Amino acid sequence: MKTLSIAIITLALTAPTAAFAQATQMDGMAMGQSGKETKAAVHQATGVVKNVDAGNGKVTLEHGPVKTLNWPAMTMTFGVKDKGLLDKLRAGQRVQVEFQEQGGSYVITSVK
Ligand SMILES: [Cu+2]
Repeated sequence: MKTLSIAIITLALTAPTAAFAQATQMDGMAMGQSGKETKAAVHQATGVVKNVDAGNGKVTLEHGPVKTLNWPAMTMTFGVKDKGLLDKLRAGQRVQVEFQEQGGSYVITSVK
């Protein structure tokens, strides 16, 4: 129980930093593409599926570092762009995913 609490606190402290890093990067990108619709960057991660919440379209992933976002390895929850992707995800499975920032959260766009 104590270990779980520490894990949750660590995640809570890490998340805002990750969100800030993302916002900074997105701003830089928008400046370079004035006049055109900004397309969200695609990021890649490998990890292990911890939980699949099919009802809410959410997947919890214990993923490795994501260089494009300056993320350390962590466990976090992603949405899915297409609910059909949930069929490819099972708890305990090792996966490689692509994801994008969408409306302030992160959404898996493909699963390998
Ligand atoms: Cu993460």
